[in-house]
Amino acid sequence: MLDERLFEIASTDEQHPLTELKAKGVAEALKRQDMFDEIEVKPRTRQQSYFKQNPHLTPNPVIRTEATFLDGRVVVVVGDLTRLDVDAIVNAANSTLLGGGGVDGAIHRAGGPAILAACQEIRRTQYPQGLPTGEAVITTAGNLPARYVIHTVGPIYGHHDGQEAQLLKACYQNSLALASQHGLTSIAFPAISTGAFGYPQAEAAQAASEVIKSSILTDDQIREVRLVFFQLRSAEIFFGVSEICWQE
Ligand code: AR6
Repeated sequence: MLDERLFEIASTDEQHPLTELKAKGVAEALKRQDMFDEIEVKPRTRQQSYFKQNPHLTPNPVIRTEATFLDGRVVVVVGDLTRLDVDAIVNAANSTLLGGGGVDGAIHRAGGPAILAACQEIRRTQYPQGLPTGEAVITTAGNLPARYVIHTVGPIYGHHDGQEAQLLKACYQNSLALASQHGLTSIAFPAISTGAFGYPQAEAAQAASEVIKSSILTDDQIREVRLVFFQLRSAEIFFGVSEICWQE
């Protein structure tokens, strides 16, 4: 009996698209492992792609605007922070400033060695003991489309004696102040601390909304704040808790 199955092989990296030749190579490898007797590779157009139609299912390079608040000064998007063409993107770093996983890893990978070199210089001259939680510093963005990276260290949830919300707010406030001092007008944030540092997304959304709203209402320099969520689900959680805050 013929057991027919349909698979889609896709690349989510636009810099390295999957060619028909590469897809045939993958298919041959599966066949060699005796997983299938016959494999037929059919190219699909970009528009037909399942992943293109459901971009939130993959680490998504495509930026989709989800909503705006405060007359467009705050924009919520789902996508990859490192692709954004803004004056500054904010890095959810750790106190060493020497890189890590998550957003931090993605920024250093995409931005190249100039960012690490600038961070090492900051460690040497300003923060030999490391950047304290809640503080922010600014460096080049290397090869990224953004002009600068602002590095801040979010709180590790449960490690700061109940001061987590205050420290998380300090991250946003100090990053915005630094951008403003440098004459920047657009800045994009990831959901600081909600990955490796374990901050519950809803609680983080509440703190971030409050501090961003009060900061930009008292400072006209920053014209656009983008809040970037990697997954659509995270943006939905953000809307769930923050909508009231923005309407007030
Ligand atoms: N674009 C937008 N958001 C992203 C991206 C991206 N490219 N990648 C991840 N996220 P995390 P933290 C989301 O862990 O919790 C690092 O190792 C992710 O889904 O990057 O502050 C540092 O070096 C999550 O919602 O930052 C530190 O040691 C959010 O960004 C530590 O992790 C933050 O996740 C910092 O932990």
